[in-house]
Amino acid sequence: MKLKIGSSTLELVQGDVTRQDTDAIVNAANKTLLGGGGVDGAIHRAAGPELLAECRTLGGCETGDAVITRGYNLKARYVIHTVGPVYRRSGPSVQHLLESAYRRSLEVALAKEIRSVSFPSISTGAYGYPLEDAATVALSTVSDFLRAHPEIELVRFVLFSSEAFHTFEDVLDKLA
Ligand code: AR6
Repeated sequence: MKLKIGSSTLELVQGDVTRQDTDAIVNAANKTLLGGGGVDGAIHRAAGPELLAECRTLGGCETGDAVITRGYNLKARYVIHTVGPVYRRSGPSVQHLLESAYRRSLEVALAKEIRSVSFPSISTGAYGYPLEDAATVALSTVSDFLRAHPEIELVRFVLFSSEAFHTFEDVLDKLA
């Protein structure tokens, strides 16, 4: 599924983010940046040990922020590592932190003149963010960013499960 936002494209696919040929892929990391399970583990396996070596030099990343490294053995030239929030029911801050994770990832991309970015669904695995709520935050934050920054030509959401893919599709239909 593809949607035009100004001159940019927002795309949803089902698949594996490690295999994408966009300029950058985004990692759903933790604050240490030293690897983990889920998409983080998959990206480190596919990129090779040099990725961890570069991450060790960065000194971590706050929740809602993002940092960039090279992509090493990946097709993507860069990896943008962002830290989404661990979900909790009370308080509005999880939503703001998830918005910030997407926005900061795209700001970091802009600073490197990156034109295309693939995202997984941040915080919806180990960090427990409900999928439909997370999809709403993800798609509205990225759409707003693309409207303001046509320099980013393509954002692709790469959803691992068919459940995640269809949830993102339904939410994007409603937003469009
Ligand atoms: N491609 C695309 N999406 C994937 C892939 C893949 N190869 N593998 C998993 N997913 P998670 P989080 C989906 O847990 O919730 C790590 O240990 C998965 O189905 O990877 O932000 C980090 O080190 C889910 O929908 O990230 C942190 O400690 C989504 O990616 C913590 O997990 C996110 O799931 C971060 O948790």
